[in-house]
Parts: sequence; structure tokens; C-alpha cells
Amino acid sequence: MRFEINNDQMRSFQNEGYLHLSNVLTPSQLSAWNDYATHLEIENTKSDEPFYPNAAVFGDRNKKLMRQNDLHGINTELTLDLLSSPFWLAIAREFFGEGAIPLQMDMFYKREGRQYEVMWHRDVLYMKANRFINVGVYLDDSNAGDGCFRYVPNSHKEYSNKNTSNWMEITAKAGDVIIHDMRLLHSSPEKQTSGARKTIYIEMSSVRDVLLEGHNSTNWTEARSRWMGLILQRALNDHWHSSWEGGYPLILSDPTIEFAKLVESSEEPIPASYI
Ligand SMILES: O=C(O)CCC(=O)C(=O)O
Repeated sequence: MRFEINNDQMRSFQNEGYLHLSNVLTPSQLSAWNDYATHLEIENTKSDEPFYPNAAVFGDRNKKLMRQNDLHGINTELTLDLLSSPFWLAIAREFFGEGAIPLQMDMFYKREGRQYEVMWHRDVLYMKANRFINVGVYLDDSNAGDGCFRYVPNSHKEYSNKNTSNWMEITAKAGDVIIHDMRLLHSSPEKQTSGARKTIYIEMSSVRDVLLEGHNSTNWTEARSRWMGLILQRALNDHWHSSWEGGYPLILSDPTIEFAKLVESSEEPIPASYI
């Protein structure tokens, strides 16, 4: 079934700086990603060094996984399955149209304890581009007062605002998606209960916005167009405009090789701005 994001939801995103979509993952996607999150945790913590590249592990004896970056570089199948889902293509269609691209894909394990606290920051303080967004896919419930995503209302419009006293929090259920404008000032305080709240973060923008912002190279941007080409080859046509077909490269090589090249050609991202 086609997934729709309507004009009211887009207006709400523009005003509030975020949009909450409920119950978006299918039960089989939720279970496959939870299984994979457990696999990442086991593999990355059983030896002295993490097994997968770009994993962040805390602790000496009792090791815990905090982040697995570059998910696309290590699980091609699950990545393409998630990003060819109707909900993700609806986000690409409505937020960007032709030229939409994924930029980065990481998993965050939010756990009990001070070291997992996320300080107030903006992911990207873009100035020239129209839009950079972060799509948070929740694999676990995030309950009130338990280390939820917090944000400062209107901070995506008032870049110099450093006052966080009027923060609000967003609760979520496993399978929900929370999209935020990457200029939104946000944080998450210490989680109070045991067990990880896992969220996959997929950063997105468009070819024109990335080039307009001017931080990353044409090659870096083209590699992400190829990533989008792979997604569209996987997706059903009625979830995106068939007129986009010419706008992305047709990829004939093995997707795993493509993703390996993508991760290899990494560049410094636009730095987050902490207050
Ligand atoms: O999901 C959260 O608690 C926020 C994570 C976050 O903002 C980050 O990892 O930069």
C-alpha cells in the first residue's frame, strides 16, 4: 500500500521542526532489525576490539555497544529493505522530490547511565540549503521520563537560541518514526530503566541542498545518488515518481560492492553544533 504524508503533516513539520509517524515498520521489519541489533551487540562486544568498523563500545569488562555507524556498509539487504519501504519513499517524495538522497545510516543504543546522556546540540546548522532531516526509526518503546528525545520548540528557526528551559519530550513506540529538522536543538537525558532503546538514524537531504550547502564534494554526493539508485531499483514504482528514473544512476554492480565503496569514500560530515 502507498504511504501518504499529507499537507497538514508537512505544515506541522515546518512549524514544529519534527513529525511523528506512528506504527510505520511492519512486524517482520521490526523483528528482523531487533535480531540484527542483538547480533551487532554480541559481535562487537565479545572481543577486545569491536568486530564491525565504526562501532562505539563502552566499558572494559562489561562491554556495551553504544553506536553502530555506517549500517549500510555492513548489512546491504536490511538497509535496502528498509529504505525501499513505502514510508521511507514517501518521506523522500514529500520532503525533497527528485534528487532526494540518504546521507548516512547509524544505530544508536540509548542505555541507562550518565555516559549515554546526549547533550544539547543541532545535528547540522545548515545556512544555505533548504532542508536536511534525520529520520529516527524506533526499534523499542521510548517512554515518558526515560531518556526520550527532547527538543526546544522553534529552535529550528531561531539558530542563536541556546535557552533550553522550555524543552519538550517526544515519546514513541517500537515501530514509530520521528523525523526532525537537523537544525532542531535536541538532546536526551539519562535513561532511568535498564535495557537499550535502539533507534536507527537515517540522515537525508537532496543533491541540490548538499551542493548548495557546499560542505561535501560532488563525488560524495554522487555516491549517495548511486545509493538512491539502488533503493529505487529495489522499490515498487508506484511509491515514487517514475519520472525520477532518469535522475539517478542505474546500478548494475553488486549492491554490497557499491556500499563498500560508499563507506570507503567517506568525508567529514558537517559538524554537529553543541551548546
Ligand atoms: O535518540 C536520542 O536519544 C538522540 C540521539 C542523538 O541526538 C544523537 O545521537 O545525536
